[in-house]
Amino acid sequence: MRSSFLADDTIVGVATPSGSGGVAIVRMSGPSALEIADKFIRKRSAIWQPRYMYLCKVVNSQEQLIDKVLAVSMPSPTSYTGENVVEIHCHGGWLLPRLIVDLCVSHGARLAEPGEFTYRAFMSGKMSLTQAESVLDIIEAKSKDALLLATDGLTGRLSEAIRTLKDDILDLIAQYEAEIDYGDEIMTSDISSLVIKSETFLETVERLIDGAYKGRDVIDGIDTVLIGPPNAGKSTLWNALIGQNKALVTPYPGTTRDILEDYVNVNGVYLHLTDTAGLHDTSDPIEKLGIERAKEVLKNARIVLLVLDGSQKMSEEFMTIFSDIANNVRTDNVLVILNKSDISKTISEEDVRRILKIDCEICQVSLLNKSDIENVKENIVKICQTDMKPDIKPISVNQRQLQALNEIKESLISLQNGAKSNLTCDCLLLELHECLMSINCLTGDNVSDDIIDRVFSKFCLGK
Ligand SMILES: Nc1nc2c(ncn2[C@@H]2O[C@H](COP(=O)(O)OP(=O)(O)OP(=O)(O)O)[C@@H](O)[C@H]2O)c(=O)[nH]1
Ligand SMILES: [Mg+2]
Repeated sequence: MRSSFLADDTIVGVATPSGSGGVAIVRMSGPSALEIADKFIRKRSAIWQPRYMYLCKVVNSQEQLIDKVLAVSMPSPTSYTGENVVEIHCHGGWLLPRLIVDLCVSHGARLAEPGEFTYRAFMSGKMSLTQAESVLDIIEAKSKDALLLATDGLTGRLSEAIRTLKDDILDLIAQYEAEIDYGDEIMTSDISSLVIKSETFLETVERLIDGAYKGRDVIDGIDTVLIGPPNAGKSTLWNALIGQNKALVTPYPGTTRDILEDYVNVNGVYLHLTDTAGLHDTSDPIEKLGIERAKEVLKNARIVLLVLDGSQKMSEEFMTIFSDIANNVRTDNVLVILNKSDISKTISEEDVRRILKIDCEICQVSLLNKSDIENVKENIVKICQTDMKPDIKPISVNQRQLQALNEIKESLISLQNGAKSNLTCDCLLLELHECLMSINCLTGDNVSDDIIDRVFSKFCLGK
């Protein structure tokens, strides 16, 4: 962590969303936060007792009352940013918080850049880069589970695990450097212990990566796509799962052409659910485009819901199309919904397995029937849970952190291979330094300003 950072200016921003609301918070951080606040805040006591809420008046340069507010100070270093912080809790709305920000600026503060408060917290060592990123995840969380995960990230579970790994690598570097300095040969016992240690490090990082992928599922939803021939009931199911009649449903084949996406919590599993155009041979150029898109989406799908009309024989046309796309589908992640059982059960589950040559879960339903939809939901959850490695705990990571974790894994594999092939002490030291660099990339220690700028550019104003 960085601890030598000291900004010489004071920043101000509205920490709450703009628009009408009961209360808004104007936040100032920097060496002059208290002096600036004293210029326009009138309160009974002359002092600012730390973390004490004062009822006070905000006045303009003519001493006219602007608002009655609550104000609190948090002196350095025990504040969010690590600097002197003053928060002014004023009435909400569009205008008032901005007037107070203007007052701060007129008395010497500068408008904060997006994410600058958290940037300062990171720079002054109050949080690691991964923790700073968790703040962003908390703000952006779209579901309760995603929020809980992001909060978990803020308490530093990933940072903790990586910091322990870093300490172990640093110990090894110190040991090998000492051996080089004294010109000693590495003992065979040291090498075999390094092989064992690198194996343990690798296991830790692989578990973190598994947890990271599981975490992405919680945050982004599991990519789930509905495919099938036209008119089978895909959009009927999509609407039923998202709980709204958003997709057009008609008796005419070829109704859906665009890709329709939504996020839905199905009995506790968060899905990114995509409805697609019915797959068939067509000369209609617009439908053709829709079908191409459906095939594209299928390539990235984790769960495939194949909706078929079970009340009539499967067309040769669909069988051919399915055999062409079957390579892109993992059969253990397919749930076949054999629909329209209220009309007839012309196709059986065995027929589907035999004709499409797939061995997967099948449920015969009528999507017009509510209890059948519940049955489909239970089957979706079952498939997701088998795909989800139940012993792995999800962790909140973003794409940058996931990439960094994969780089740590690569460097550990290289270290392990080096140890197994009896590399010289110098070479092993190089491998250890490679590991250290990839760990630093994740934690934000010694990362380039480009990466830091990229992380903080995603934040909103006032955070
Ligand atoms: N009888 C009966 N009709 C159904 C059932 N499910 C859907 N339908 C009807 O079948 C027709 C087609 O349904 P959609 O959901 O639009 O089918 P789709 O697969 O999205 O069709 P495309 O968008 O054309 O590919 C509509 O008239 C639905 O009301 C069912 O279980 N039983
Ligand atoms: Mg449709």
